[in-house]
Amino acid sequence: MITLLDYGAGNVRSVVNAIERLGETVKPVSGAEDIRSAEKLVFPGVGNFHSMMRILNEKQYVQPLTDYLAENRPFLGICLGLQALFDSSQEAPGIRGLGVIPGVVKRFDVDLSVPHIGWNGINIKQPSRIFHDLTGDERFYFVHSYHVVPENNEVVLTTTDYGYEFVSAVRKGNIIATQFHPEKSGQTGLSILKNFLDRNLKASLPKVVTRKTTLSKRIIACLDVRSNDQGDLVVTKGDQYDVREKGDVRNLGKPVELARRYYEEGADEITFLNITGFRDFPLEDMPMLEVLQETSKNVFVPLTIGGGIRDYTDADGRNYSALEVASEYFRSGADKVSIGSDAVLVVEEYLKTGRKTGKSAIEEIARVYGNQAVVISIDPRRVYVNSPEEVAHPVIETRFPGPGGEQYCWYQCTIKGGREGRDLDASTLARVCEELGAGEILLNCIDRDGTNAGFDIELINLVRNAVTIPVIASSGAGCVEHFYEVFSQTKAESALAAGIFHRREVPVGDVKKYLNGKVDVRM
Ligand code: 1PR
Repeated sequence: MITLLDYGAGNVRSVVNAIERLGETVKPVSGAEDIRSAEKLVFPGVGNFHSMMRILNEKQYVQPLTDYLAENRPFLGICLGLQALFDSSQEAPGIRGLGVIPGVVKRFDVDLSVPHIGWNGINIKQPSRIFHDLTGDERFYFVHSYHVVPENNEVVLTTTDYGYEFVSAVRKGNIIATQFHPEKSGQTGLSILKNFLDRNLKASLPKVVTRKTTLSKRIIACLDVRSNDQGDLVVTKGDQYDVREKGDVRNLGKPVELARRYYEEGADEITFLNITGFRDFPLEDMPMLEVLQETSKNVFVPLTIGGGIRDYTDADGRNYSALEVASEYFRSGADKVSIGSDAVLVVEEYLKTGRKTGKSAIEEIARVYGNQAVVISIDPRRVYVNSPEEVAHPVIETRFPGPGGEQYCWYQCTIKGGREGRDLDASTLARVCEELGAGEILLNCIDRDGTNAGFDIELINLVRNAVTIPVIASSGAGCVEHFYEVFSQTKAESALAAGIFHRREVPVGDVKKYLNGKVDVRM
């Protein structure tokens, strides 16, 4: 029996699924007694240090938790569950951590995009049973903006490099805690969890040369999902956002099956976009929640869900906040939520008033679940102009002149799946969303969507240079070479594709095989 400390602000479903996949049963903590009586305690912490400590204090879990840890009983902390062990965090000045391991938690101070999102390696510093059967060369999934700085290096179990060497796992007796997410690190991560659960294993120290670890580029499979005219939830795909073919919604397969196939082919993340979410209320659209619940049973890499993340009023006049909608998705197995249309409206309002309300979907979800859980999906399209003076938006001189020979263009944001153009450009949207607390940009491109013509390199460079958070390049991938092109000609941290995977033109694995040796990818 594994006791799981869920303080209600993160995707613990994946940890439950991973532990149950290993044949163990999970008992969620429902009160302080469950902590006291736990045989093995797993604490997956996602989100924000302040809200985590506030909830632990409100639930009066702090004392039983520190008692449990003081008795040196088996404990596995994950991500924020590692950071909680320390005295304090720069993420929440004045808020005390559990203070079980002396030291503090600091924000990355690097000339790289933060959060640190993706697959990175580890350098193992001391033997542990969790490394049983590992080579030491494996990569694990990280998604964090802060890292622990122990006062005493004796607790350092592994380190990782991201701009500089940081501590990525600690061990103090039977207390083990990792910054990376074993439940999101594929089969390698399941091995770490299995080894933690098996107390009969001897400590091992894989023989691997200490080296500077690197963050790999991520290949993300994207599933645009909607109901077809028969009411079935299908994976569809637009051609420049038009998903209909001979009048019917293009049906390219079942969401749960395709997600599992892409995971098994080596996708580093899976993104579901509920493309009619802007008009259907997703919490009534239960199939999307079921898709997430089903998918997270067999897919152990990060899941992002977008579509319809905004405030709602249902038919009975009941209001639902974007945070409530997002919380349902997190509880169903999502690690990140993607906000599209609502982000445009929020930024337009902010630019008009110059004031942050603190109540926008971006700010509310980032406050509870952390910046790294908030992705902004941008749906821009090119608007050609003859000279930069024609518009008050950032304009680029393009290598691809417009239909009238125009040499310049700007990228107009759209909402409602490209149906409505707005007086806002993509780089301003991205920059302001970062300021409001977003942790990542999903940069689509209507002109390239579904065309197999390759990514819009000019758009990606424009937006990537406007923000310090990671950017996912999306739209237009038609062959393996296009992935090399986007990674060699832009600083995008990941590349997303849909059509070539759904139409079985290019398997995910072939993209990685082609990139291996040219670009740092997780094989
Ligand atoms: O506005 O918050 O409700 O979110 C709606 C979400 O659904 C947004 O992320 C928006 O991009 C997406 N969406 C809305 N309508 C469509 C459509 O196609 N009619 N999908 C749509 C846009 C973008 C990617 C696509 C890539 C790669 N699709 O998901 O898969 O462009 O395509 P490719 O590799 O086939 O070229 P909200």
